[in-house]
Amino acid sequence: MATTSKTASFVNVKTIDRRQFLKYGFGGLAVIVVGSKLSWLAKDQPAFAATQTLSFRITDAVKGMVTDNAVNSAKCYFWVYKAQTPNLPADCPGPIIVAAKGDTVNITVFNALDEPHAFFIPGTPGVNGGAPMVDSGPIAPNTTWSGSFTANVSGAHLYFDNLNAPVNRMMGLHGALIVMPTAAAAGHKFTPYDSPTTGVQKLYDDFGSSAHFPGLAWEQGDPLTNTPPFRQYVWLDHQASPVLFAEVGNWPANLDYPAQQFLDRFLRDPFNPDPNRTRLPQYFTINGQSGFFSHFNPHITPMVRAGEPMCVHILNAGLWYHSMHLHANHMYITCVNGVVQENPLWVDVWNVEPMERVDYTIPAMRIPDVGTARGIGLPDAPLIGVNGRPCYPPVEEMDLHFPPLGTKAKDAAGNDVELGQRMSPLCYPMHDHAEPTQTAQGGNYNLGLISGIYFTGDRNANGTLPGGVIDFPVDADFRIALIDEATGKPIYGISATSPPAPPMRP
Ligand SMILES: [Cu+2]
Repeated sequence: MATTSKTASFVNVKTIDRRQFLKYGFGGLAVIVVGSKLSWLAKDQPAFAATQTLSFRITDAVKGMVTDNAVNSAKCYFWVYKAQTPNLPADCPGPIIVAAKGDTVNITVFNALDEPHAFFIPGTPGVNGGAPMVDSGPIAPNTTWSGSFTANVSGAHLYFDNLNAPVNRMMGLHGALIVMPTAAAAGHKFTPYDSPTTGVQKLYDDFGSSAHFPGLAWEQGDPLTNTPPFRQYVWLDHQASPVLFAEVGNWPANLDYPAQQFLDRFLRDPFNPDPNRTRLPQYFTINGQSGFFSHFNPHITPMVRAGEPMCVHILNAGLWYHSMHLHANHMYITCVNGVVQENPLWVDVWNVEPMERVDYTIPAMRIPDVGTARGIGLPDAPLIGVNGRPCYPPVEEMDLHFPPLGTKAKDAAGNDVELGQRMSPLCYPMHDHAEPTQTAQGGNYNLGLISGIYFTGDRNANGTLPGGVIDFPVDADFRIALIDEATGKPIYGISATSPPAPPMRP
């Protein structure tokens, strides 16, 4: 509950400038890499030394949501974990903390709001008797809690405020902790886990080694194609209700908003089509982004070549279930709530319940209906062609512009502007089968919880790059999402030498 004086301290976090978020890796969120064991990952992140103490401030912020623009004010009030050291923009969710297994994370949390708040990471059954990884207990207003915890379980965790559950967490006080294993079992490849089951170990051992999964192992990068090792993404899901969150923010100081009332209003408020009155959630987000901003963010939507397997950590910090469904590849469910799966099911849709943590291991196999001499689906046979043209990559698709290339218009200064827009590469969608979550603001369709997967090339198509890699033609429209403007270097996935767009066919 914010007092009037707090209102003056609101930070307006706009999401409109997606490039601001592209600066931060690993999910479109600010990332803090703790410790020195992960220097290879830390090199592109805000400077943070292993000896430094992570410092968070619990405060509030108003954020422009996906539909917020000059003619439609669509803002939402949040409570946030704002990183002070290192200094990162306020946002919901909080920054992703990345640590290596065994690292000690020193942290202080200052509570700038009016009621007690907390910093909490649940334990894992079978580890330390299931005791929480860290539990600050109540941090009184205007006081600081200092503590430390050991990142003792590899994989994905949620940190959150567990007081007055679920109100404080739902108001925005949550984020992700990723713990990286530091060693693989003798004679085996890395998995994201400390004690992988036989099935999950076999899956990761097969990546890059078996005829079924040619390409790279998970732990294997390729500097020649700017491909990072240990490819992983965080999809931290949440739902936001501007009307209810404002109600909580305006609740009398020093009184907790009743948790049951929050649940009733968030989940079961009587239908009201007016977005200024309904207390039902209006925004469904991945890493705080939705619609265009989650779909075209290369840190949320994987951009990989066939043969570059990855792990997607899905964390549901909200109160709605999500049913995440990916096109182009089926995924293996390798871990649920910290339990590595005995038999990693190969599925194309999987429910993620509130507070669940589910890992999708996506093999990044070639799109299954690409024809080879042996049939379809697997790259261990030569590609077939039609009329002497190879069927893959889909050069004719890559060649298509609308309106046709050469269609011009004059800009305000009288200069010609090219209007032809390349139609490919297409993004294979990831959408939530819980239908209402595809909307924003009560019905703006396809502005909800969506991402996808881009294939930017193929490691097994007898291409011209070292190792037989073929990169698809990537023109300016697409590169804009992948190139760091400041340095001119690719920030993810594509090689600096990926070929330019092919010439138009007559
Ligand atoms: Cu679908």
